Amino acid sequence: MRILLINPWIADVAAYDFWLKPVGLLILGGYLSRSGHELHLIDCLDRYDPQLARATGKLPRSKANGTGKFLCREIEKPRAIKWLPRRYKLYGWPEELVARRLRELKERWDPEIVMVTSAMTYWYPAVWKMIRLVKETLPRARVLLGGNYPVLLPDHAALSGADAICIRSDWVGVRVFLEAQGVSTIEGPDSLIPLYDLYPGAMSHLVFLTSVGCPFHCSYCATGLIHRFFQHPFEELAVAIEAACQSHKCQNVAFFDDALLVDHTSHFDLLLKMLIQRGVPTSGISFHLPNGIHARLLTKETARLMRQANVQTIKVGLETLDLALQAQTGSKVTTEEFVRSIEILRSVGFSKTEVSAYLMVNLPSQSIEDVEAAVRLCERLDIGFNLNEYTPIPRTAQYEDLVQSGKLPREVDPVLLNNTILPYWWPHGVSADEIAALKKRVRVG
Ligand code: B12
Ligand code: SF4
Repeated sequence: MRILLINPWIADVAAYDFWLKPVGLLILGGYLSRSGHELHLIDCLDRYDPQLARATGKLPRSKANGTGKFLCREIEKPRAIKWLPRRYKLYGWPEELVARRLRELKERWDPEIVMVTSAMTYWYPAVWKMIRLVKETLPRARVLLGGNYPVLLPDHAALSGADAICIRSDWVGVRVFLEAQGVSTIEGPDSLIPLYDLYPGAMSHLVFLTSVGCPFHCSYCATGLIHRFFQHPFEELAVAIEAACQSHKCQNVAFFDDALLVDHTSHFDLLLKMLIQRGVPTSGISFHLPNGIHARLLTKETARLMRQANVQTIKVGLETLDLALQAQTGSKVTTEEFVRSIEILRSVGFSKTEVSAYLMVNLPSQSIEDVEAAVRLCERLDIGFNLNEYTPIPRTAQYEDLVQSGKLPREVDPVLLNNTILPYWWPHGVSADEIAALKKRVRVG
């Protein structure tokens, strides 16, 4: 079959290309290709597409670590946030370029199926917009929607205009869905190797997953609902990473795993050793871990290997110093474990610019003082920190608690749950002004 894969734009008040790639869609692409289908990709967030450069007349620019700014333009706010005192934007390719690409594909290839992916539930306005555009331009093609949005919000995603939605992310679920849609699939082992051949040329960065899922069960997180824990054989990953870097002249690789360090002596450590043996880091390639790693699982040996493998970005999950909150949300880390992990990283030579902590702001019942104390701890340890505003994620235990206790309406437009937008209206947490003041305070002081 002729299948077009689409990674839509992002609709948000802010977005930056921190090593983003639609890795789930590309893994799906690998699987469809092995099943004998013909594929094309439109990735509206690919800053390096040659047609984008021609359309804008600008060459793509990235920082040395591969991150960079998306193009964007202001769009009308959805009705639920008309009052929001922030500009709402569409990030990624200009709409005219996407429309042109769709028309060209219709003329020379005529896709039978269009598969649209989705990441954050609250980016749904961009997904809906993309589906409308596809339906207008390719009226004969069947449009399928998958990814986190239909998995976490199936009833809402059913209104997206897609012909069918895939409400599971695991391979069995995806295969059953595809077969039901008339897309033939082959049996085979789970694979997490993304099909980077779908990109035409040079790329600023590549993303790989060495695993999906997470054996922990934090109350605010949906990962356990999305994927069962699975690790891809490290030998194949090392070969695939090296090959994709060579064919796309790429110097930066990010790992998106939620649980990178689980069973690391038989997985991640061996992957790093193999990459080192194959000379991948010495050829100038750097690695980045933008998703938080588990402090409890970090050993000196893993840290040494990370250093040798040229890992340049390490985020360690701390979230909160509040002992009660640490316990209530899942006990994935204690303050002592966090401090120990930072000491290990510093002792093998990682610098302040390479190591930072993820801190939550606005967790239910979290105080501003807790965040400030966590910031002070990072300063004492001489590392950076990222403040992540809390977002209630549909289907998680904490979301259900908030709905049950009347703190969150059951019917709420998903855009209102965007972590940046929530503090503007939610009376049960800190306000947007308090967060702005906190950010100002901790930056200056
Ligand atoms: C990597 C990651 C990040 C990265 C990059 C995010 C990005 N924008 O791409 C970073 C670290 C930057 C990040 C940040 C955040 N993230 Co995040 N992140 C993830 C993570 C761990 C992995 C996503 C992924 O690659 N999945 C793996 C692939 C294999 O799965 P998949 O895409 O679903 O694809 C599979 C199937 O769905 C299927 N499929 C995919 N598309 C299609 C299409 C069709 C048609 C079909 C049939 C099938 C299909 O194929 C694949 C086969 O397995 C997820 C958790 C998770 N496990 O999904 C959270 C997750 C998406 N993030 C989440 C959150 C909350 C955040 C933050 C808001 C955290 C915070 N408070 O600051 C920020 C916001 C960032 C932002 N504005 O972009 C939430 C989502 C919340 C929501 N409401 O949607 C998740 C689910 C984690 C959680 N905490 O529960 N994140
Ligand atoms: S450890 Fe991280 S990925 Fe795992 S359940 Fe907790 S927050 Fe989610």
